[in-house]
Amino acid sequence: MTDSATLDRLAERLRSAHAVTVMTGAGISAESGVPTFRGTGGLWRSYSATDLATPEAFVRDPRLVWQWYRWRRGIIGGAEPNPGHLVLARLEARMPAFTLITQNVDGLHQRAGSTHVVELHGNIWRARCVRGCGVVRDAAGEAPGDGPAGEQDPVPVCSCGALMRPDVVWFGEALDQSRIDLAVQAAKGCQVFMAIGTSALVYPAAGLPLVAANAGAVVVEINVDSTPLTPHAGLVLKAKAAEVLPALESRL
Ligand code: BJW
Ligand code: ZN
Repeated sequence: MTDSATLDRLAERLRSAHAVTVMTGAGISAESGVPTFRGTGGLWRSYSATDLATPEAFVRDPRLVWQWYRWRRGIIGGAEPNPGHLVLARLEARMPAFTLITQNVDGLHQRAGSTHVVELHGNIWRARCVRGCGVVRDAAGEAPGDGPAGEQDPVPVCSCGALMRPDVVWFGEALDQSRIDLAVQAAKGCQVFMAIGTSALVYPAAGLPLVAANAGAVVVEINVDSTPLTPHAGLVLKAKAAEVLPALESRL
């Protein structure tokens, strides 16, 4: 099927759907200039993103991990939501029920105007105490006095003395159960499930499209490449999210 015919079919499905669930990954933010995790964009200095996003990396070298997160926050802070983010925000407004599940920690969906966002892997703008004192806003986590005076790139320290860490979910760590519950509920209850810009490799997120398919939803994949999800998707758009989503919206 051509992309144009697939877009027509998807638009038809969306027009008749009551509930739509979208799950995004790093690819939705790629055209905002935010690097993805896997592939060439996932490299920082000589480290791969998937090696740095682990509790082991933080224990070994918290300063290195903070440097990486500060570098990413610099990029994200200077980035703007792209047309793909904006279409999803407008889609939320026109659907009776719409859930946006994101694996991204960049906050670009909220900046685009999406309100019903389930952040599965946390948010890069927050920091929390490794000892579990409760989440602290990043501004507090980075307050002066957090490291020895004059030290470059200090590791923020909590008032209890423990280190602060980014409030994100690393490999091997449990996701927030209430967020998983919301995501599973939205996957089970929708007629259309769209997986956008994700390599569909990381669980439990990667299982959500299959939950939706088993519950009878049509699963749509939007990605520039094939993924393990591709053979299971009912509709596949091999295209850039920021280009194909506006083309979809123009058909609604
Ligand atoms: C475009 C585009 C454009 C580019 N347009 N497309 C079952 C089986 C096997 C393993 C496991 C399993 N269950 C659990 C595991 C272990 C593990 C896992 O899944 N490992 C696999 C890799 C094998 N999962 C976990 O560890 C999770 N925790 C867990 O399961 O806990 C269990 C537990 C229970 C109780 C107690 C304790 C534990 C946690 C996973 C956390 C993932 N964290 C990260 C970092 C977040 C913080 C941060 O940002 O720094 O999340 S890793 C990284 O991967 C990040 C992402 O959200 C996530 C997914 O990546 P994503 O978004 O798909 O990005 P990419 O780069 O991979 O792909 C981009 C895609 O976009 C590509 O396909 C491109 O083609 C495409 N693209 N440009 C459209 N313009
Ligand atoms: Zn603390």
